[in-house]
Amino acid sequence: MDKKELMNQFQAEGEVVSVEPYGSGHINHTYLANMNDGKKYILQGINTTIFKNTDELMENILNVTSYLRKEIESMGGDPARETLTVVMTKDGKSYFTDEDGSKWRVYEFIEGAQTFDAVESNEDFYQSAVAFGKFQAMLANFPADTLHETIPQFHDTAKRYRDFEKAVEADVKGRASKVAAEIAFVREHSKEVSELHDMLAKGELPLRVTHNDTKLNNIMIDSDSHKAICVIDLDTVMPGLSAHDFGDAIRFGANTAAEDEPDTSKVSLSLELFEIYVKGFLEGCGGRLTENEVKVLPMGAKMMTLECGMRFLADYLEGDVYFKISREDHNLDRCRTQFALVADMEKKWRQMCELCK
Ligand code: ADP
Ligand code: GN1
Ligand code: MG
Repeated sequence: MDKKELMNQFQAEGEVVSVEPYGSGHINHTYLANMNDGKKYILQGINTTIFKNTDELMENILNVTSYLRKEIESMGGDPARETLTVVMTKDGKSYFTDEDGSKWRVYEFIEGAQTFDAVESNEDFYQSAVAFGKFQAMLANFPADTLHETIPQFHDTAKRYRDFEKAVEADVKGRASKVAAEIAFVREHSKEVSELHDMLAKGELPLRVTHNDTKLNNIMIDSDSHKAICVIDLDTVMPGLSAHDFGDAIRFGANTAAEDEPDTSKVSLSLELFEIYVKGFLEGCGGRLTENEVKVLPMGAKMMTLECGMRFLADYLEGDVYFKISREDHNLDRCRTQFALVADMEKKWRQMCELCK
């Protein structure tokens, strides 16, 4: 269906003038819809190969955003800018199914704010840390049992490792021989992949409601105040570990190179940015993290980076079926940056642990 026609299925104000591809997410198909009165909307084609149950996905998002709306109001904030607002379809549903069976949703566009694909200022990164910490703090009393698991075992790194080994074994594209060094790197780390979940199982770490995809371009930064105003991309809000939210943000934001930089000599962990993020995240969490949770923050960073690298590599072996790519070997480049970052974290491990004390 024509994108303008799609927009007409929703309770959006005004007439659609144009709809254009937008953003740099790897999962959904995001468009910006411009209306005749200057208003904008985000139109998103939901990736239903990945999010198999759209009803459950949208139910989570409606529940989480309406909970956050109340929290934000009670703190004197502006929920229209500080959380996502789902625009319903004309027949009152949270998403629209077109004639091909594709599922679409619309969000109010958050004006006067932007997302970044790389850290441009230390202050912005600090603000994003405070906001992701605060996000977790705001959801501390959210009834976790009402949340659907939109992607089962999303950050169960040991399960990701087993999936990775299956992809190597199957080698459907005959690419495994080309990446022997990367496969070996993963295997060298196989003992570490269950550490955090083992601590969870033993009750040494609490299960919290977390975002699970805390990369910098999933947070909107106000263009005037430079405050991180709104956490977006709520598809994976699920029970999880605080160290994973911290770690995924470090993986993406404290890397001195882009996630898909082909030259891995540019990759390193910026200890300066790491320290800034620790401060901001702890401040945002408002003293809620336990001693153990703080202690495992470096491990969270390392495991999120290793896990993401394994996922990129598995996807490369499987023929690039999960993450959107825009060039040949894109997932391989992404995997290599992640492993280079893990290796650099290992060199800087003592300092990372020191900075979390
Ligand atoms: P993906 O799951 O593919 O990463 P996102 O939900 O993160 O998709 O959206 C992709 C990009 O679209 C974001 O990084 C952001 O730049 C932009 N975006 C998403 N929602 C909004 C919104 N409500 N207002 C303004 N920009 C948005
Ligand atoms: C995906 O949706 P996006 O682009 O924000 C992925 C994350 C990865 C990330 C790597 C649902 O995030 O888990 O860490 O790419 N999201 C999903 O950049 O798999
Ligand atoms: Mg995103």
